[in-house]
Amino acid sequence: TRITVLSGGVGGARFLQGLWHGIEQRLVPGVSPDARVTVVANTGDDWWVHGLKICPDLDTVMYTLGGGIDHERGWGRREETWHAKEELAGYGVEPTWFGLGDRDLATHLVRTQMLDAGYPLSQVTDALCRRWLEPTYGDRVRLLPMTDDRMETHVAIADPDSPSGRRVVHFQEYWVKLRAQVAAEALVFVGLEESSPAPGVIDAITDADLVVVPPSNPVVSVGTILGVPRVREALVATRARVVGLSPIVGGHHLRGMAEQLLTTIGVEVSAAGVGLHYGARSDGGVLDGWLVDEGDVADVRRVTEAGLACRAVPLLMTDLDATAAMAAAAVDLVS
Ligand code: GDP
Ligand code: FO1
Ligand code: CA
Repeated sequence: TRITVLSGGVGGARFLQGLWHGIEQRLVPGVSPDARVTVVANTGDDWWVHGLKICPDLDTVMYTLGGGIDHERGWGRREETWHAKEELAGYGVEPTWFGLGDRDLATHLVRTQMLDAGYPLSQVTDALCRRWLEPTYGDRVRLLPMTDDRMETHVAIADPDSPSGRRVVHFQEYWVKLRAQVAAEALVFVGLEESSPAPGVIDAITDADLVVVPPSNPVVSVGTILGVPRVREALVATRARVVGLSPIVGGHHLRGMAEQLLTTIGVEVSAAGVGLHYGARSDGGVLDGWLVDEGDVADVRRVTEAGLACRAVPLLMTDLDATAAMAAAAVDLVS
């Protein structure tokens, strides 16, 4: 079975951990034990800082599946130290609010050197994954950036000092420095319309047996992937079944800033709201099925009335078995 997962960072990575656990433990009926997984990861969070290219969602997926992630933070390396960060702060070099750990720095140095040498981000990612994924998964798990082209999510926030009354900040400043505590008046996906799918991305969707939209941020993780030209068309056309899982439970996100950003783009902050936003493939959308949390069973009817198969199941990724059960429910919904 060939499975393609369109992933952001923490939510997508946790889902991938449970999906793989389910495959290995044969907890996902309908998926062969030798299944292969291709992850298409969001690169809109990417950011140049201190002369280094940071790729948060690629690194969170890579470190999580490779066993290097700090589970508490959900980003960066476990057993991390922060000497370089402290030294940068000692020089008063900004941004002091963005933490680059000593171990994590090596990843950014290798990536930046390879990019400077002319390697595309997809080949850089392959090189980093030879260390982090190949020993455990061989060629059965592949991590792809959604595009090799530069793309950054920027956020317009209110700024009384500016003539326009607004200023635009990079997503990392909005989230890490401002903690999404100021209203995101608009989102700007810099470079998205001009971007091309990275090599392998369209094939990963077209040749899949199953495409999964995991419980990732629908706006700045999945929305960006869907915004790469040709990706949406590939999802509509693929012979694969396409199934999604809601990142909104009980009207709220579990972490991050999905609530704020769904509001910014005018989408209802609910399991049904997000499912209907992605839409049924039979109606110009991208999904064949949508899973909502058991507590959101009231949302099921609205979704099914829109022609989108929908079921309410436990949707909290509390441990690997719980997440594997979510993956099994997702496969069952569209089988
Ligand atoms: P990020 O890039 O690090 O923000 O990670 P993602 O975009 O991949 O995922 C963030 C989303 O994961 C948030 O909107 C959360 O609501 C969602 N999330 C986190 N944990 C869970 C969970 O246990 N269950 C569900 N359904 N969603 C979750
Ligand atoms: N998130 C934070 O909340 N604080 C940080 O200092 C921080 C540093 C950081 C460094 C490298 C990296 O790959 C991710 C990092 N993140 C940090 C997470 C990053 O903001 C992610 O983009 C968000 O978690 C949303 O995906
Ligand atoms: Ca992200």
